[in-house]
Amino acid sequence: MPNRVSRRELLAGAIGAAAIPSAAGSAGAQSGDTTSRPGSGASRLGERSPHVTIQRDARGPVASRTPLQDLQGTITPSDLHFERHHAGIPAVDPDDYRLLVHGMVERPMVFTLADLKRFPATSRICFLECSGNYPTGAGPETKPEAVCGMTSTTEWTGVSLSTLFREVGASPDATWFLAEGQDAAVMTRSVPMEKARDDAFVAYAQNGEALRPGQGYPARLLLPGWEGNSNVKWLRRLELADRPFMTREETSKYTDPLADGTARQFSFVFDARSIITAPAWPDVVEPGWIELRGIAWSGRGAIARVEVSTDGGGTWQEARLQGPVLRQAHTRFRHLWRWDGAETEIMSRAVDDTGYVQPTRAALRAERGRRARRYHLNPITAWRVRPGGQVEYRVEEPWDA
Ligand SMILES: Nc1nc2c(c(=O)[nH]1)N[C@H]1C(S)=C(S)[C@@H](COP(=O)(O)O)O[C@H]1N2
Ligand SMILES: [Mo]
Repeated sequence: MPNRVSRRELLAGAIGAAAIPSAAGSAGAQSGDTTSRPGSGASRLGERSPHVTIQRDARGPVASRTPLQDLQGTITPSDLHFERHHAGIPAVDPDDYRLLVHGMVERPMVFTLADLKRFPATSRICFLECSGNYPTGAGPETKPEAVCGMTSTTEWTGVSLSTLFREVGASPDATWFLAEGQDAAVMTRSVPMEKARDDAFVAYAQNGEALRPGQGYPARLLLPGWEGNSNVKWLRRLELADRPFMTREETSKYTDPLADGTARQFSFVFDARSIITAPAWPDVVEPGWIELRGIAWSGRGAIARVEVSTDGGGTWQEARLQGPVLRQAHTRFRHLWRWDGAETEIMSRAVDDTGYVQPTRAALRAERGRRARRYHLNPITAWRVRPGGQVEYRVEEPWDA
C-alpha cells in the first residue's frame, strides 16, 4: 500500500525527491521539486522518458519480438513492432519505388509511391502475426514476449486492393494473385482474390507516419488476420491469375502437416489466441487481490469473450474486455483474482465471434498431430504460481514428443 502523505509534504517536494531516481541532464528527468524552475524545452523529435527502458526482444538478426508484457492498450508503438525478415531489410529509395500490377488485367500498370498516395486512403487497425509464433525449448523463465511476441497491432493506412484492381481492370476470371517483394528473399506468395475484394490493402503508413524499414518501407501488402508471411513487405509486383503460383513459401514451407498424414495448404486465417501478460515470469505476487491482464486476438473476427482459469483449467470465469474491441486486432482483458497463496496455474482462453474456442495444447496436438511444423499453433498458455509467489511459464513438452 502507498504511504499516506500530507499535502504540505507533497508541496515541499519531499516525496518527489525521495521517490524519483535522478537522471540529471536528460530530457524530462528533473529530480526533486519540478515546480521551482522551467523544464527542458520543445524538440523536433520526441523521446521516451529516461525512466522508461522498453525494447524488443532481439536474439538473432532475422527476427525480433514485441515486449507484450511491457505494453498498455492495444496499439504497438512502431519501434516495438515485431520484425521477421528472411533476407534482411532492403534500403528502398522511395523515388525509385515502383509497384507493377499485371497478369489477368485489361491494362497492366506501374504505380509510383505518389500514385499510390493519390488514391482514396483507407485505415485499418489490425494485428499482424508470424505463423511461427510459438516457443521452442522454453524453460520456466520465459516472458510473454518469448511465448508469442511475434504479433503486434498497428493502425495501417494505404490503398485498397479493390481500388487498384479496378484501376487496372482486373479480369472477373482471376481467382488468385501473386505478391512479390523486392528484398533479397524475393518473398512471393499466392493470395485468393476474395481477400482483395474483401479487405486487403497496400499500406504505406504505420501509426500515422511512413512505414518503418523493417515493416516494408515504402509499401507492403496487408491482409488483416492472415498469416504474417503472406503480408509481403517491400511490395514490388502483383500478378493476377486463375490459379495459385505454388511458390516455395507455400509448398516446401508454410504448409501444416496434419494428424491423419495429409497436409493443410493455404491455411491463411489465424485462429483465436490469448495470453495473460501480467502476472507472468519474472513477476512475484502476494496473496490477496491480483488483477490478471492480457490480450486476445483472432484472425477470424472480433473477440467475443475471454475466459480465465485460476485453478489449472478446472473452472473458468469470464474476464472483462477492455475496449476498443476491434475485428482482427489485439483486445485487452482483465480479471480480478483473489490468490490464497497455494500453488496453482492461471491461464486464459479466447472465444471469437465465430464461436471458435482457443484449444488446449492436448486438443490441438490431437487435431494437428506431432508433425505440425510450429506454424499456426495457438494453444492455451499457462503460468504456474509457486507458493512463494514466483510466476513461471508452464513448460510444454516439445511439440513432436
Ligand atoms: N518481402 C518480404 N516480405 C515479408 C517477409 C520477408 O522476409 N520478405 N517476411 C514475412 C514474414 S515471415 C512475416 S511474419 C511478416 C512480418 O512482418 P513485420 O516484420 O512487419 O512484423 O512479414 C512477411 N513479409
Ligand atoms: Mo513469419
